[in-house]
Formats: sequence, structure tokens, C-alpha cells
Amino acid sequence: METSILKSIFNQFDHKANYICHSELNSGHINDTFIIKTDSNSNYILQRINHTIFKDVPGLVNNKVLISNHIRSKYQNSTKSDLDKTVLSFVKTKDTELYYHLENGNFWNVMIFIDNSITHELVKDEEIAYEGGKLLGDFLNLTSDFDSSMLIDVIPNFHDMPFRFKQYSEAKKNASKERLKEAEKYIYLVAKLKNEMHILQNLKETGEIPLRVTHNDTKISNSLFDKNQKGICMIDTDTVMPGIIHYDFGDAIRTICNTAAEDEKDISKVEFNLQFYKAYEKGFLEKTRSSISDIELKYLPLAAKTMVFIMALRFLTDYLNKDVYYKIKYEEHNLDRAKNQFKLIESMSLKLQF
Ligand code: GN1
Ligand code: MG
Repeated sequence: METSILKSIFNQFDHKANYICHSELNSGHINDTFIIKTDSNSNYILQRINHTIFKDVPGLVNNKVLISNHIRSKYQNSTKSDLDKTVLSFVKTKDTELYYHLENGNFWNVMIFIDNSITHELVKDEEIAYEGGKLLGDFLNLTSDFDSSMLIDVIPNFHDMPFRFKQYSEAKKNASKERLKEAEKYIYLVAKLKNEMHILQNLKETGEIPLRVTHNDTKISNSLFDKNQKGICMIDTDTVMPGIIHYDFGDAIRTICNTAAEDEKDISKVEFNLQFYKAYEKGFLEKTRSSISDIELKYLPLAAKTMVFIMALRFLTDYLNKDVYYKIKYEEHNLDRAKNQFKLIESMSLKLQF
């Protein structure tokens, strides 16, 4: 992306800072994200939101702003500058006073970069897992009294199992012979796990497991930590919507307890780390035990398996579809991601009781 374009877009926002330089953050698979260094006290995150995937970007941005404002309202004794160090803060544009800027069909948004913060692609110690669990617990607590009817469904049926199976079946029908052959072993695994992978969905539909405000993309790289390894807050609130806590708990475990990156090709490196699971669960329950029901508690291990599975299914679907959804760096990238997730299911099945 050309510097002059980024600089001009950044200057549409109301921040009183001058652009010095930028770098791209490559961790996400959907949006384009840049960190903008400035001459002011704050640096910023500038993000181009993928409007092919997110059909209602103004609605998505409104969701994120509402949730941030709700969280901020819980700290009435803090100053704005203190809050900007611990809660996401979105910036309006100068002209339209909206939280996004539309240019040449692209939607952009800006938020203050929380300085001295780090993210982890991979968890190397138990303390991070424990802190991660507390962060998610805090997020769910802080948003538990938010009226979720104010939020739009950014991606309808996002973690809905029958919907993901339908997309998968269509992809299988239209896939090339070569890709079907490559995916054969995993197509078999999907069929084998199908019934078990609908248990949580059914409990959600019967109302036995309640809907809450959930984050829906809790991979560990979406948690911010300070230099002392303490959790600051959860970021990437693009997919905040009503959901069940199992989505968030499970998706976090998917990345925290994988001994390798989500797309590690050498799947012998992929193992499920039970110690990190226990640490994450401990942090999570310290924050949520008094507010979650026995049935929610009982299904936490199955949540982990289900969320690894749904990501495996989505990566496999995208591979069969010839990579129309996730950004890929090479031809087999989505298949490698799927293989990796299936290996994680295999390893976790030896260590957890569902
Ligand atoms: C996508 O782009 P990113 O990294 O925030 C995806 C998540 C997946 C994740 C897998 C909107 O998130 O559901 O868990 O990739 N987001 C969307 O790494 O599909
Ligand atoms: Mg995301």
C-alpha cells in the first residue's frame, strides 16, 4: 500500500497527530491492518475492513464503538487518557464525524494504539494462558449487561454448525478432483465427527445454553498483554455479536493450547498442551464461575473440540472452494491449516474428556 494513500486516509481522522511512518500487521486473515507512528503522544491503528466478507461495515463499526463505550462507562473515575491505555478507543473522521472513512469503495477505521503492549501468536508459558483466561472472563463480565439487540449480526450464522456444514457440502460439490483427492482423509474425519460437533448447537437452540454478548474471535493474538505479561484487554472486536460462551472459550483454547502455529505445516509439532488448558480455564473461571451455569461449565471441554473443528471445517471448505475467503500465502495454505486443526483434535482427544 502506497505511503501517500495511507497518510491521506489517516489524515481524514480527527487525531491532531502527524504521520511519521507505518508498518503492516500481518496476523489477521481478513482485514488489512497498519500501525501508524506519529509525532504525538499516541500512535494509531489504521484498518481497511474487508467489505466482501463484512457486508455491513458501518454496522460492524457501530458494534465495536458501542461495546468499547459500554466498557469505558464501567470506569467512571478514570480519565480518557488512562482509559485509552486499557480500552479500545475509536477515532471519528473530521468531516463526517463517523467512525469510518469511505474512499473508493473501501472502508477504513482508526483506533488509538495501546502503547507498550504485545500480542502472542503462540503461547510459551502458563502465565500467559492464565492471564488470557482472565481477560476473556473480564470481557464477558463487562459486556454481560449490554443489550445485545443493539448489535447487528456482522456475519449471520458465524459459528453456526449446520450453516458451516452447508457451505462445506456445496464446496465439496463444486471442488476440483485434485483438491478432493488431497482432502480425502479430512473429508472422512468431518463425517466421523459430525454428530458430536452438533451437540453445543442443539443446546443453544433449545435454550439450555443461553445467549450472551460474545467476542467470537478469541484467538490468543487477539489478546493484548503488557510487558510484564499481564493482560490489558481483548482487541479485534469486529465480530462481537450474541453467542454462547463456548464459542469464545473454545476458540481461545484452539490457539493457546496448540504447541505450534495454526498453519504450521509440520504437524508433528502440533500437540495439545493440557497444562495451558488448565491455566486458561483457571483464569477464566476465576472471573466467571459465579455467573455461569452448571451446564455451561460442563461443556467447556467440548467447546474446545467444537471450535477447533469448526475452524478446520472452514479452512477445508475454503481449500475446496479454491481459497476465496482467507488470505493465503501459498497454494496449499488452507489445507495445511485444516490438517493442523485436525491434528490438534486428535491430540486433545487423548487428553481431555468431553
Ligand atoms: C479470521 O482475520 P482474523 O485473523 O481476525 C476469522 C476467524 C478465524 C481466524 C482464524 C471474520 O480472523 O473466524 O478464527 O481467521 N474471521 C472471520 O485464524 O472469518
Ligand atoms: Mg478477527
